[in-house]
Amino acid sequence: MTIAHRTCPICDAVCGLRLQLDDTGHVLSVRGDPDDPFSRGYVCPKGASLGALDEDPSRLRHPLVRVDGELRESSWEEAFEAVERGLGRVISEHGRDAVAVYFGNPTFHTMAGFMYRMPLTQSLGTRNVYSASTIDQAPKQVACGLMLGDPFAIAVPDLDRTDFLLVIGANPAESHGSLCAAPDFPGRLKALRRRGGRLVVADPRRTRTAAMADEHLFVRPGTDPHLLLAIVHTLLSEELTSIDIEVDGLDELREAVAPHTPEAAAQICRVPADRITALARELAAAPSAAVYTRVGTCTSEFGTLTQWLVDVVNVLTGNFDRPGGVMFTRPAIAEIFRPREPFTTGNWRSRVRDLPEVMGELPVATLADELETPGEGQIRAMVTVAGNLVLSAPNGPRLDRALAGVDFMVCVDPYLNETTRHADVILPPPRMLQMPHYDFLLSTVTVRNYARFSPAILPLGPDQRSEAEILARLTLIAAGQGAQADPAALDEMIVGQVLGEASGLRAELSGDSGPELMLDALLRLGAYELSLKELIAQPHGVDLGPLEPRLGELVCTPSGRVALAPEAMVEEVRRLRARPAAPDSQLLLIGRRQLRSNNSWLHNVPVLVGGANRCTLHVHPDDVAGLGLGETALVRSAAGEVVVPVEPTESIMPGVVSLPHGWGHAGGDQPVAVQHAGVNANALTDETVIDPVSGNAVFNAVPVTVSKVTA
Ligand SMILES: Nc1nc2c(c(=O)[nH]1)N[C@H]1C(S)=C(S)[C@@H](COP(=O)(O)OP(=O)(O)OC[C@H]3O[C@@H](n4cnc5c(=O)[nH]c(N)nc54)[C@H](O)[C@@H]3O)O[C@H]1N2
Ligand SMILES: Nc1nc2c(c(=O)[nH]1)N[C@H]1C(S)=C(S)[C@@H](COP(=O)(O)OP(=O)(O)OC[C@H]3O[C@@H](n4cnc5c(=O)[nH]c(N)nc54)[C@H](O)[C@@H]3O)O[C@H]1N2
Ligand code: SF4
Ligand SMILES: [Mo]
Repeated sequence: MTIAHRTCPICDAVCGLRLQLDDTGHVLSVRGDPDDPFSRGYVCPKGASLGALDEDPSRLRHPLVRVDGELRESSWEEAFEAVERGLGRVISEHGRDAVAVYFGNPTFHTMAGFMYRMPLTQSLGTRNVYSASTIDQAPKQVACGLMLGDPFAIAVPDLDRTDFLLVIGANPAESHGSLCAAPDFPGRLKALRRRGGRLVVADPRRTRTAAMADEHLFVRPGTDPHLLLAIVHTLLSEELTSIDIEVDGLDELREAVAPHTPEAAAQICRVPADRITALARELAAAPSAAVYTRVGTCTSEFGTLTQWLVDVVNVLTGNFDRPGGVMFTRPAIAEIFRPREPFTTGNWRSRVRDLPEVMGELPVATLADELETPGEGQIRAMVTVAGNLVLSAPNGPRLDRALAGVDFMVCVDPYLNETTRHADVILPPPRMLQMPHYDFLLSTVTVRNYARFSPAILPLGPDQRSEAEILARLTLIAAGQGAQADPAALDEMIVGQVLGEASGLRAELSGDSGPELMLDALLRLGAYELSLKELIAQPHGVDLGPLEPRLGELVCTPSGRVALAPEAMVEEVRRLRARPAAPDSQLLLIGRRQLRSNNSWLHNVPVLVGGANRCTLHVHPDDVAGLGLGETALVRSAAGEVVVPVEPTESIMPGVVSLPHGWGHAGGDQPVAVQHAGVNANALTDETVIDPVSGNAVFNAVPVTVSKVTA
């Protein structure tokens, strides 16, 4: 029996795990690592099931290649050659823009995903670049780009020191947090209250997080910008501000928010006006305070506007870049992703809907248009890495149909699922425990400065390829160098670029793979001048101290000051005012996350499905009665319809219904998931409605009708 330690790669909480394995590599148990200085032994039900997930018999062990219409197991050589032929044909006949690439969420949780995403994108040379960013956090990044000049300068709540936390549209007690890496988020919320701090949650549902709070405010979906504008209005009109950083645009901000009184907001968002005023006063009076928001407001029609307003409140109350407020992590890796040019969007536009490029990508919400619309530049080939578009993207069923029609598709994914079933070639990465792990991206949003590297626990089998090799070979094929080209040469090039003028360091680097060499380079060039060897010697992770103010290093707007009223945001305030609120009679659909789920890909593990983890429609009992609903209901939207079991609950606001996403399993090879299939929430979400500033999809406040199903 062996004991091994590693960081859990499933969600954003970066918990340290302690695994027991037998001689065959079978995982006997998974516990929290008590010696991890950051997670201190915490583990959630998903982390505890990492062994079962990793050993899922449905994970693909060999590449699949389509022959005579059927996916069949093949050798790696055959599979890479099939990719070379398939992509080569499309590129030579239709040009590079005819190939689209999509990077899904786990791309950002693997070392190889981080390392090869840019090289693969560049060697494909296409404008059709898509990722989970535009069905998730793009509004947050655009807001940071507009305010600070850097879309990666994301401030996180200083959870362990704050005196007041306002959570809007996030449920970290269940999701464990996002763009805010904090193991045991629930425990940290309890600690906040134990030390006398205050927790307020604004959410259309009384979530697990809301249940832990001092106060929960039911807010009508999609109306958060009204709530926040009224808070800003109150802070300014009552002169409650204490701005202690350099800002531009205070007068423009004052003018923009002038009409947005708490009384006006209350009618729209359903939070009483006196509560809005009191909230503004409490935020201003607290010794320190942080406002935090996530998916509930990012995936909405005014997503960027809302993200901007949240940080405006943090700035006005003197809590930006200050202990107990929101702060910037100082990661152990060199911040090579910091911008070298001013933040702009729209460097190119999408062909069909003329939507602007954002951070080098086009919106996922227009992928189906680009696939289906004939003409010059139509997408004919798809490359997906770690993504399940059919269940995760707005109007997934339309993508399902569109993907069936592409000339060639290659997927890097361990599962044959709703999306990868359309592939001509599937290249499966090995088990998680066979890969080294370092959270390159999450390490930039931790609530304490912290670093932890996990070497691979199990060796690769002779018939397996590392995810690094798979992505390197794809990159080389896309670059026209062919299936036989040497991945090591590509790795050297990438590491050389990372080192730049410090190329002399190359001889000192160590690591068993390209991503490990790159990590070593980034650590050595990073703020703490660590090395991979030092991290390997400390398998429980290294605490690098509490967050410290560092705004001055990060702001890169033309003026060097924080832009409080970017023109694009002032315009969004105007657009919001011109937009009539949904009438009271309109039922609005929102999502929800479930403790034992993670998007679409954990449902094939028996211990993680069933029980409370079911795909049901939450409906308030008054609406159940008013609509005359029975056990199942028909839910209809502009995009489509589903029939789903009804779960009456007082935890949801009247006039609002909630359906979790990631369900609707069909057509792949995941027998357990299919037994617990559920329905696809994204059959209801509408790809034609987006946040126009970031291009982000809208998953919340979707207008629906709900009716009784007879027979
Ligand atoms: N258990 C579990 N954990 C996960 C995931 C998972 O699927 N399951 N997914 C991971 C991923 S990819 C991410 S990005 C994070 C997301 O992390 P969170 O953002 O914390 O996750 P959600 O549960 O989607 O929280 C959104 C909340 O917003 C509320 N909401 C919906 N519409 C509105 C609205 O208009 N206004 C307001 N104020 N609230 C609204 C919902 O009721 C919900 O409680 O979670 C990660 N962790
Ligand atoms: N209605 C609605 N839709 C949503 C959301 C919502 O709140 N409501 N949330 C959105 C959010 S926040 C996100 S992040 C997206 C997620 O969107 P996606 O990333 O497209 O979807 P996932 O379900 O996370 O799919 C992950 C895929 O990666 C594969 N995978 C798992 N591990 C690995 C690995 O190590 N390597 C590789 N190569 N592949 C791996 C899985 O098999 C699966 O196919 O969904 C979005 N969709
Ligand atoms: S909270 Fe997230 S990182 Fe921690 S054990 Fe659970 S799934 Fe893993
Ligand atoms: Mo996400």
